[in-house]
Amino acid sequence: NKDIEVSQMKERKPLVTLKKFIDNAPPTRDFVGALKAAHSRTGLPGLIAEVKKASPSRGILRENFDPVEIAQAYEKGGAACLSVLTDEKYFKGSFENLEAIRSAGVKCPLLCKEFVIDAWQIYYARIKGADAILLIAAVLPDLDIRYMVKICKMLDLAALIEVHDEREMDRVLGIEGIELIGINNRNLETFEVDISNTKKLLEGERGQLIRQKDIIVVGESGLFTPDHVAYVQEAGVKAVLVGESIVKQSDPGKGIAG
Ligand code: IGP
Repeated sequence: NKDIEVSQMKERKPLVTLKKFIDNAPPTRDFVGALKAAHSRTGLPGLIAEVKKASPSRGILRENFDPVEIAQAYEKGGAACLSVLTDEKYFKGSFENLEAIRSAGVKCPLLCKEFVIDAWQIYYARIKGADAILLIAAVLPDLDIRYMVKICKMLDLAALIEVHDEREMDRVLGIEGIELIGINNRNLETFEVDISNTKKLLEGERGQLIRQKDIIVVGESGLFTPDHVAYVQEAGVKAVLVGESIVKQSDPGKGIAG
């Protein structure tokens, strides 16, 4: 990775240079496959456990935050995949955390949690060890989502497309080649959490279309108890993304079982 340091990346080497670098990098792990396998093995939604130090709504979630230690505890506790916050400004994350977890020998596929607005960030995430990347429908026009989904396929990354209302869900359902949709129960403007949002967006024709297209839906945010997980599973999700409730536990691995 020495060839492509952050400073150079910020100078924006041509994407074709990054692509050559990626062609020689280790292959990605199968993020979607890991979620499907966990779901069929346990009959419960596959767990994406989130390595998150802080959030704008809750402040610092964990003192003495050690990303590698948390990632290893999650893996031991039975998480199917991990989500690593790389956004520095709002979540106090970093690409170094992602890279450190990847090089520490963690085997779970890793989702890079970044506010992607530019294709360059996707290449960068891949170089830093991501197996999947988040694309937020609220900040990306359809054309960008289409383009970025193609880039992800080329780079062998899974794309988790996040929606938080019906309008965004309908936009995303109109895009070809989508495998994973995340329904965020947190409104990113007001920070209010309502897990019935997952249910609302999966009702009726939308749910039917999702089943037809064989899309895996991830229930995101505000899941704290087994009842919450059962509720979103009932609504139709095959995976869940959980951060706060487990990252706060003294043993984040045991937090998963509880
Ligand atoms: C996890 P929670 O409530 O379990 O900590 O939520 C995850 O869903 C949340 O961190 C998240 C997020 C995002 C963070 C969902 N979408 C987009 C940053 C950007």
